[in-house]
Amino acid sequence: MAINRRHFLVLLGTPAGAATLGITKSRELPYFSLMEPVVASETMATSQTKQAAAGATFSLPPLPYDFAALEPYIDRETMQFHHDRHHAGYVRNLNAAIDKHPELKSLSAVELVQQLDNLPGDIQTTVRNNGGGHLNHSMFWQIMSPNGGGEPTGAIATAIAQTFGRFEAFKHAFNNEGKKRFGSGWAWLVVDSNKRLRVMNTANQDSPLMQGMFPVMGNDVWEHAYYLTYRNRRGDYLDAWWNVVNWDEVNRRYAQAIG
Ligand code: MN3
Repeated sequence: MAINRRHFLVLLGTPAGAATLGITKSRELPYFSLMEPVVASETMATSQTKQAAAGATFSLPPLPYDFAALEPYIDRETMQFHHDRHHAGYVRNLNAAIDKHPELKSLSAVELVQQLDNLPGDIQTTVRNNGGGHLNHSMFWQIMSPNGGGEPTGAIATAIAQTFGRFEAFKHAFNNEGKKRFGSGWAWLVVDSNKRLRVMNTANQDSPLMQGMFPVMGNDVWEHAYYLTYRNRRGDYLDAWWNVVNWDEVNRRYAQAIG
């Protein structure tokens, strides 16, 4: 289906379209702040400079800590390949898709994945996989921290207790989503359209945003996220991952999701 810019923007939520479809422009969405370019780390400076020079729409956000910062739970080499190769690849592929349809360049990654069905057919799958991959990983780096772990704090602790009972029960439910995802995907804690917490999983790089839910936190259960250290023991990785969860960032996302 050919779709021109005006038609697309109406679908997306210029005033008339927004009222009909209930769509929010990305700058009002909590996710958008994660997509803003931040100061490049030394490691990624070259890549970001190249992307900027090429006028790329999306860029790889730098890791907010060193590659080895999450050891022993996630090893340095895994982090380096995961960020510099895998995430960089999603950004590169997403930009290549959008380059084919420059009329889409004004849209955020969130808007793109929330409107997959309205995108030109030749890039729908690419945007689904790589736009989803870009958003998922941009969240993932932020919700982990070398100072993370321990029990949840703040409003998310209260909400988890109300929804799941004890923290151990929540961890079990979340990890179970990761264990039962056959093949590659993500385990999630989301806020649904009724502002309720839920655990779920998605295949591949699908985002809960594609189902109208807001991802509060998610764990990557692709083998590239754990195989160097944990080999086939996905369950051990899921258990260890709680030692690096950045509850401050999870709380920030939860506040935006329900706000
Ligand atoms: Mn990954």
